[in-house]
Amino acid sequence: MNGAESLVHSLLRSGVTTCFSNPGTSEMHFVAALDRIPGMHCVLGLFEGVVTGAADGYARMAGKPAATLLHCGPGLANGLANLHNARRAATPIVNIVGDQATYHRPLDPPLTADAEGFARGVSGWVRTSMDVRTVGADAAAAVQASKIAPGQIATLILPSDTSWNEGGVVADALPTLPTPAAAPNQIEQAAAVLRRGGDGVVLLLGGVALHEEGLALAHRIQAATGCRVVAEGSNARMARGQGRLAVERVPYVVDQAVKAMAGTRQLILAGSRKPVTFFAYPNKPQSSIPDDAPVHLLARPEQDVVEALARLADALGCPKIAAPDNGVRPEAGRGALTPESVAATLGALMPEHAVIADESITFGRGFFANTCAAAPHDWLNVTGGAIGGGMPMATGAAIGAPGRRVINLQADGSAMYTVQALWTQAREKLDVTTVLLSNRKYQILLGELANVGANPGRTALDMMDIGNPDLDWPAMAGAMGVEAARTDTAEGFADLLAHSLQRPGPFLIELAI
Ligand SMILES: Cc1ncc(C[n+]2csc(CCOP(=O)(O)OP(=O)(O)O)c2C)c(N)n1
Repeated sequence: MNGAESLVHSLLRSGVTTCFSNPGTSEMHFVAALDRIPGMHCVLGLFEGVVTGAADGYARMAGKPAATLLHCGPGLANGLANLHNARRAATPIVNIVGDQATYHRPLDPPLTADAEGFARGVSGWVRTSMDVRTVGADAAAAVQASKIAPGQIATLILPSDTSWNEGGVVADALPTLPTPAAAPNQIEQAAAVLRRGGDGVVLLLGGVALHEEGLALAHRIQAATGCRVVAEGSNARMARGQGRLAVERVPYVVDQAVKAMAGTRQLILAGSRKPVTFFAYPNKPQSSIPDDAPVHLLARPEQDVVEALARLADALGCPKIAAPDNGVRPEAGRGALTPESVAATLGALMPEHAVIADESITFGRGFFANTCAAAPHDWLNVTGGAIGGGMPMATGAAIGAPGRRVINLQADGSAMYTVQALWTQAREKLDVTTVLLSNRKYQILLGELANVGANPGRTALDMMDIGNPDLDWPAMAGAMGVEAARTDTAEGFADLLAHSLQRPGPFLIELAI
């Protein structure tokens, strides 16, 4: 058995069954091994940002890591922005990078780069396999490392000779390391704050606290104590829709965030961090939380936050209660395409257990209100602020959650970073509906210009205009095998969305907003 074969066998034994890949010469033995070993679903992405973003979306839905397969330092570098987003989402990924043969590297061939250095900024664990006999064990260790709570990127670099040499040894799965529990005083302190109650107690949820079980516990705590429950601004995965506690997020826009959080008198962190603004702005605060509000720590992101919420609910004696009633589903929107009408149509039509991959940037800021009474669904945000995450995330989520329709709410400027994801959606016949929000601008940056107090002229404004030439979305999608249509009315959107949901495979709806 060669090293590459021991790698694939060991990944499979550790439960890694999907590999998003964009290989090169140094990964040829891995690719060849896949021919001989059944059980690994290998998915080609035509740019490494698609590969890494898809691995992120996959793990968020599948609840277990995928592997990537990237080519040398430069291939890894192309995938770094979405690895950054995945790191911010605490997504487990086994990030495999093929590299120069150990004895060829000293000659400094053209693709030689500091792959370990590139990897380190996004990875919680980095190892280079230097001997064919340890490749299997290194793979098992990488899977184990990736799953250390709350989840992290484990990068395994494989010089090509360790792949092709004979002498590979298959490794068994290593045990999943236990997630540390919150200390008793963390629970007691949060319980004391909630018992004292009063206005302005905020329970801020992050990470898995926003999955179904955590939200149900937060609902009980809220009902019993009257606290306010809020989610972090960007979240890896949030259970939403009918029967799930409707939770607002800390807004992106600083002034709105400050206004939304102004009433906070006590902040309790549950798998979350104290909010900070995305950027500093002249004469604006760096956090939306009032400076004098004490911060209490129910559970750190790396602690078992759902178990901590359960202990907190017990400590407070919160009774079991019926699931929340978020009211009636909205009617599909009518007339002009506005954030409200688009959200109403989504709320009306999204199927049960849809997965929303949200990179809607400015147009989507109001989407939450009209979708909380929709059918139960999961909502995924791009978490690290690096645009170009949405389409790959939707692609991976569709593979990680087979049988569930993915709806990708996708701003046009961000879409252009990783648009090749459409091709993977077509090739893999994925049930992804892309709602392409075509404003032909970097709208958010127009707001940021005002925020930093700049006075833009023609040249500055041109840097935020992505029309001229206009992007032809139906043609672009069609060129990659994805059927598409354009509309400029809410009625047209409802028709196209209903159409896309009834047919298998991907579909792109361009909304001229
Ligand atoms: C990797 C990366 N490059 C650049 C940026 C800066 N940036 C933030 S938003 C944005 C434009 C977003 O435009 P679009 O996706 O069309 O959304 P809109 O603002 O129009 O709603 C840019 C370039 C970023 N956040 N991440």
